[in-house]
Amino acid sequence: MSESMNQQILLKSYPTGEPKESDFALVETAIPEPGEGEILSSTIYLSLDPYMRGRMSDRESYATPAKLGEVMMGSNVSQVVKSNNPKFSAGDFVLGYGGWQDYAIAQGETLRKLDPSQVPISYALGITGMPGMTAYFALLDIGKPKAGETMVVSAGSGAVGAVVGQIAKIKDCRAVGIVGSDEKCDYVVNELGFDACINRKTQDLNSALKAACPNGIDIYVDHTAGPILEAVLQNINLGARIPLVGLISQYNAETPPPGPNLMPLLVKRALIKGFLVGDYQQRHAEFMNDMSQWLQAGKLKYKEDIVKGLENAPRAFIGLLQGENFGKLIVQVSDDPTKK
Ligand code: NAP
Ligand code: FER
Repeated sequence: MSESMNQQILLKSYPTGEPKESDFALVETAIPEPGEGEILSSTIYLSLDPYMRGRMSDRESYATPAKLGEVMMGSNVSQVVKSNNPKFSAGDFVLGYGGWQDYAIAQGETLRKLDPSQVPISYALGITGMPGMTAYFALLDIGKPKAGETMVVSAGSGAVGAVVGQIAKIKDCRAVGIVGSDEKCDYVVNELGFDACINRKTQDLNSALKAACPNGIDIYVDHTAGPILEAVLQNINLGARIPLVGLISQYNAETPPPGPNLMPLLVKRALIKGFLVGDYQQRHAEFMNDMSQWLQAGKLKYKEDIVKGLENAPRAFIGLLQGENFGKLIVQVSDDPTKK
């Protein structure tokens, strides 16, 4: 390998299941020359992130797929080598999206200057970058932690999860991580200050969650979906919040997992929230006021399916569950004196 060349890793084929090294190809090309307004930078750090698996597919997705035969995309921290852009000078450290290669050309708008005197420049790919920002907003904006609550996070020692747990502690929550090894468990509890940790590979999730979360779960920052989400749901409290941040358990899956696939919820930032009408008794007057006005104004139509005779109730009820009713099913048990 020559230092005067640009090594690049191309995506050769879309992986089937788990990516293999043979899905990638290492090539060498000439170091490119920056054009007008462009910047040439030399990669110091390349970020590897789970989302990249989603790009290694031509399946329909929220993001455009990586193109076969092209350099794999990815964020880098780099140093400017040559700049034809007045906003950047040789020697500047920058965050960019140059991909899996030694050198990349960028337009000025896609680069952000980094100040190495603030935090280590590599942090821009993690805690002060996209993963850190994910942790911060998923937990605070959707999780809405309150002091004393219990917060569980999967992939708890990872780029996002480790930050989620520590911010939860700053917010005086009980923080519980779910991770894939005892070593990671030890780290999140003894180094990061989580209150408890579960090894997803060796422990029974449901009973371990019950033990680690004696007051139930108020917030679950989900990075995995799948069996972890299933076990967490068995232990959530009234009014729990669940930021759906990632579904890594299914990123390598060739076919959607059994049951509903939650990916569209994440992509569409959709809200699923439990509902119990009893919670609204205090607002009955508000409901009646609107409803009676809409009915009197003819703005609402209402259809009743009236089955006559109490003896027909069982049969009608069975039919209700089979779709035989057409409109609101009621049994007329005796004459209605208000109707002639
Ligand atoms: P990370 O946690 O540093 O690394 C991924 C971790 O996922 C692995 O170390 C592993 O941890 C866990 N994992 C892998 N396969 C799994 C499986 N089958 N079941 C359960 N856990 C599994 O990665 P990250 O960058 O912080 O990303 C974490 C999650 O956040 C990912 O789902 C990612 O897609 C998502 N994310 C979403 C956004 C967004 O905007 N929605 C932004 C950033 C990240 P253990 O073995 O320790 O469990
Ligand atoms: C991920 C990283 C980033 C991910 C999604 C994103 C679902 C999306 C970011 C965006 O489009 O803003 O791991 O997983």
